[in-house]
This record gives sequence, structure tokens and C-alpha cells, in this order.
Amino acid sequence: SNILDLDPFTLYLVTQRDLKSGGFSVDACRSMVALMDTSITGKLNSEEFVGLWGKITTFKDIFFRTDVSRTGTLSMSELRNAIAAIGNLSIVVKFRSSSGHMSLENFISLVLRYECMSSKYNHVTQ
Ligand SMILES: [Ca+2]
Ligand SMILES: [Ca+2]
Repeated sequence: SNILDLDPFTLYLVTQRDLKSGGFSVDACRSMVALMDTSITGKLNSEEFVGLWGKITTFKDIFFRTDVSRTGTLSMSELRNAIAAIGNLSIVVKFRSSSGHMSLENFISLVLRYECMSSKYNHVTQ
């Protein structure tokens, strides 16, 4: 049974409480729910939420570990190290066309999107 049924706005409120650096925008939460919503209900049940939260925690750790300059953003060289830790170098390509310094929110949204895309892709090709 699922006690939890999290819509994007509730997720937004949850992340405001938990992420030190300002949390995620409502738009970012909407896309994270869409990415993790495998049961296609428009909301996250507890299993989907645990999956998302695990990823956010992992990516947040990597972000803060690789932000050696302690600026709260990742420069190109910091991002390379972060991506190397995750193991998906195609994200760097995307980063080249962006502003040059990546915030925690953008980092997590971007990595999550790539990870979900590549796992769907792998699923199809297997
Ligand atoms: Ca769902
Ligand atoms: Ca930095």
C-alpha cells in the first residue's frame, strides 16, 4: 500500500525544507516527478519517491564533494570531475552550451534527466 502520493508542488515544498541552497523550482520538481513517475499517475508513490530521493542525495554529495572552490556552483573543470564520478560524459557536452557555472538544482535536474534517458534507452536495447 502507498501512503505517499506526492504531486510536483508537494515535492517542491519538501525540497525547500531539505536542500540548503534554495531547493528546486516548481518547474524542476515537475520534470523530476515526470522522470521518476514509472506508474504514470502524475504523482510519486513511496517507491518512486525513495528512488528519486536516493538519486538526489547521491548527486548532491557528488556536487558538494567536487565543488572544491566552495562557490556553490560547478565550473567546467569541477563538472568534469563530478561527471567522472557519475560516469556519464555526455552531460559535459550539454554543459558547454550553458552559462559556465552550474548550480546544484541545474546539476541534479540535468544528471537525473540523462540518467533516466539512458536507463530507458538501455532498457529498450536489451
Ligand atoms: Ca506514480
Ligand atoms: Ca565551484
